[in-house]
Amino acid sequence: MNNIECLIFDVDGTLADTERDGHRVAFNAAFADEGLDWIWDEALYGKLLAVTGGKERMRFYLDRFNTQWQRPADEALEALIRHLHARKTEYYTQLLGDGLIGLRPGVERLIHEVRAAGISIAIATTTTPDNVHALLENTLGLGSSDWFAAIGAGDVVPAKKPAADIYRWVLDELSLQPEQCLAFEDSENGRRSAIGAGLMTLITTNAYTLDHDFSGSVVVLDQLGEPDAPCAIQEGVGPKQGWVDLQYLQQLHTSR
Ligand code: XBP
Ligand code: MG
Repeated sequence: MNNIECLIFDVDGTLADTERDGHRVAFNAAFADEGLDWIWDEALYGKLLAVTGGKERMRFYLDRFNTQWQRPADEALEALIRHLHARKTEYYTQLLGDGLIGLRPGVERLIHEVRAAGISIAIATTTTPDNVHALLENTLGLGSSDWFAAIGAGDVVPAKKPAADIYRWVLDELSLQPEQCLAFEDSENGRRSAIGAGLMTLITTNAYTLDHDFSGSVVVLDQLGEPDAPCAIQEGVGPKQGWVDLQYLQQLHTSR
């Protein structure tokens, strides 16, 4: 049995609860700037999360939820979506810079513990690299992006989650086999991507993903938990003590 060499984290919904009060708000601000009456309320945004990637999500919105909007020709639409996405990224990173979004319970504790034990950490996400950088630097501290042995983000692979490509890309960068790693995800698309790459996958749910299908994942928890705020176990064998630590992860990994 291999030791755990690396923990690979999804970002949105896993490291931090970024969607409702972060990405969604930033999209709406970018739309308003362009005089577009596209308003993504919380419920609609939950449906739009079926598609990963902000540019892809805007197209999905137009195809499924705003078909009456008069689209420009293909090239102009592509340019508009790129422009909106760039503005949205500015709004989103600003919001992170203002410290409005923190890490989920247990994330920082676990990252410090595994780093101290000499285990690598990495990122596999569909969000834009600037967003990952802004989240890490504004929560874990300046220079913390460098703690990650690989950051797979955004358009580095053309096929976003649920395709397994981003996890395969990260494994390739790390020169590791899936059996040497554990993935952390929050959503069905993320679960499909990680498991598709052969990774043992631990889920922490959030309000948008509670009813997702997490079949094949090793355990489903509401959060990683802290000594003073234990996690709730939704499926599988959770940590008896109430929080995920390295010893618990090693037990999971050995049981594979
Ligand atoms: C979640 C996503 C992202 C963000 C928006 O990614 O689907 O697209 O919602 O970010 P993950 P961008 O959970 O894999 O981190 O607008 O930069 O795409
Ligand atoms: Mg996610």
